[in-house]
Amino acid sequence: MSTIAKTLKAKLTSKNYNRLMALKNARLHEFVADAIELTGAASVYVCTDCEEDRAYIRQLAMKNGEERPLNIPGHTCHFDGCNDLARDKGGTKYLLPPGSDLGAILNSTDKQQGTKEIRSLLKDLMAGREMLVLFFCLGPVDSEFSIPCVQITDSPYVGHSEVILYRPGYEQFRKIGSSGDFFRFIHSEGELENAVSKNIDKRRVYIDLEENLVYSVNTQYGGNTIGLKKLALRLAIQKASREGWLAEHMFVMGAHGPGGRVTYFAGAFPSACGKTSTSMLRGQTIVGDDIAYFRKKKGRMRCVNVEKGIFGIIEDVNAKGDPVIHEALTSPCEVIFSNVLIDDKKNKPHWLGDGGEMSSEGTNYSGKWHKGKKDAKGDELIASHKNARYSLSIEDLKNMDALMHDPEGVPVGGIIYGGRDSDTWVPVEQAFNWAEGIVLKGASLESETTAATLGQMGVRAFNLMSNLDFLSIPLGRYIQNNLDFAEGVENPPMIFSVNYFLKDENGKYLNGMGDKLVWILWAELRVNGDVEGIRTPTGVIPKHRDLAGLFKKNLGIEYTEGDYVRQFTIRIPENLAKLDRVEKIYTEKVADTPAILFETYAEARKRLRAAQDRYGDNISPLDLPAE
Ligand code: SPV
Ligand code: MN
Repeated sequence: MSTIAKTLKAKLTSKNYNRLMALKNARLHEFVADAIELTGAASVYVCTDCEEDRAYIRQLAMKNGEERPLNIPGHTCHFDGCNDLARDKGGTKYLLPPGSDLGAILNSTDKQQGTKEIRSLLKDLMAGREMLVLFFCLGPVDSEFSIPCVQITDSPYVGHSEVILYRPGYEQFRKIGSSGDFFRFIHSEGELENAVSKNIDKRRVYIDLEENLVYSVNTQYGGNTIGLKKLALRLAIQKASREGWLAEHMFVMGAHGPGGRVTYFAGAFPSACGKTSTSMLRGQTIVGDDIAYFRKKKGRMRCVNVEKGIFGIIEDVNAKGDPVIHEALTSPCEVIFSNVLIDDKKNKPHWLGDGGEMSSEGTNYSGKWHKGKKDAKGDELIASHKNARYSLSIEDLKNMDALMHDPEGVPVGGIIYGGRDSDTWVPVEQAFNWAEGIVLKGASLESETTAATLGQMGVRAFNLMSNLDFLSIPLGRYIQNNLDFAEGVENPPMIFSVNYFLKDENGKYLNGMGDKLVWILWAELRVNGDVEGIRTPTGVIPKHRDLAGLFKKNLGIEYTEGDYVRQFTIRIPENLAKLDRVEKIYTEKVADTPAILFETYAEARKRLRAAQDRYGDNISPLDLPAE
């Protein structure tokens, strides 16, 4: 018997052994055997796609204390540790073999040393524990988009999250036979104290692109541990670059236009900038809220939701603003709440902006909590964390799009880039063409930082295509791939920018939360050639008349010309300053920036300066000519 078979036989019961061996894949068997040797797991559970297995994982999360049941059937709550509540950018690194280079911005470490380090951190961490082996499929099953994945973890919470968020993949592994073309993730939450990872100083997420393998250790927060989410996105970006498709940090939604027409939009927004709420707009349908793969098929761009669930920020989800999600969060269905406040008497979750009264005591990620409780530094602990989240399946939402699981994906009508920007971009604008859109919108995206990653808040951060945190190829190549992707496409999708966070000179938001519906519906009309726009130095903006009609019909709001002028005034100095800021990053830090980026910036600058000479610093849209 081979050593691999011996190891597997020693640690797997015959039921689990047979399940693993039913998948005739030597690379998979080797991966599981190596993980057993490395982590010293006491036993192994091989999870298939059946409901019984999924129920077992859920039960386990409750048994080991990582989740507790709440008042509504199917609802559970999980807490991450106090210092483990967001993605760890510093501790996440690519394992780079000698001679390869990802550029100055991406975080990497020498492959040999890094592998040694992370394997020594994982050594014997699962001693006495059950190792879970789970199979999923990124993208719809049986599709050109499908990527089979295997997750090894000792955290039933991670397994349970994946069961909710991803399409099952055991049967997909049966179909791929001996192919080695799949993604692998190994995670251990490490030593626990009160059911949370204890050794946060030894938290690491290391990515081996050559092996399509990610290691994650001493952490529980989903963005660091759920292999199929951001860890897989990093692997997918490199794979896509090799194979000529795109892996993007984008939602996908169907915008419903006149006469029952559905136009699909994909959109990239940095974390906590309205991405999920855009994918969930009232009267529209959701395909996905976070990650999309794009391929070209018969001269058209098509895309899929890589996931089937949402790991969404819960702050401000309430019956008024997000009725569909709110309904799922308050009805019996499978939901994991993380890092919210639990009212222990009612066993009920509370979160910031939930529309109800916040309980003055309960349990949160800091343990027993009461209003006024302070952390070690003396700062007041808020009841529910800013990055508190919910995990649920889109299948439990009333607005799931009919093509959500279509193996062909949906046709892409438009692409939207948006950031948290208080003073520069107008609420919605269409780029002149694909290349201008990729460069001036996508590659120029900045956002004022939020609580979704560790670090300072409110700083303007460059984040091209909102994908910077996940890029696994040099930035210039990534931009070039995006530019090239329109080749051979008959009608490339229109590209738009949106900004939901524009403020006036007194720091007051110029738009209501609900206005985004109008921007998206205007884009829907544009894609279908139904409305004219106004040409500005940076792109094409809506006419007041068209917006007023959409505001009235969809929101019952009288949209005045005064509102329009305030929101759509082109702010020339701010736009010039933005170009300078972003161009400086490309000049100084991105050695492989495509020349077309600098050329496009030069053109845009010329247009902005010419307009400034003619109209002054702030240009009213009423002074600009129609197209
Ligand atoms: C994001 O931060 O972009 C998320 C959540 O979607 S995480 O899984 O942490 O990446
Ligand atoms: Mn995301």
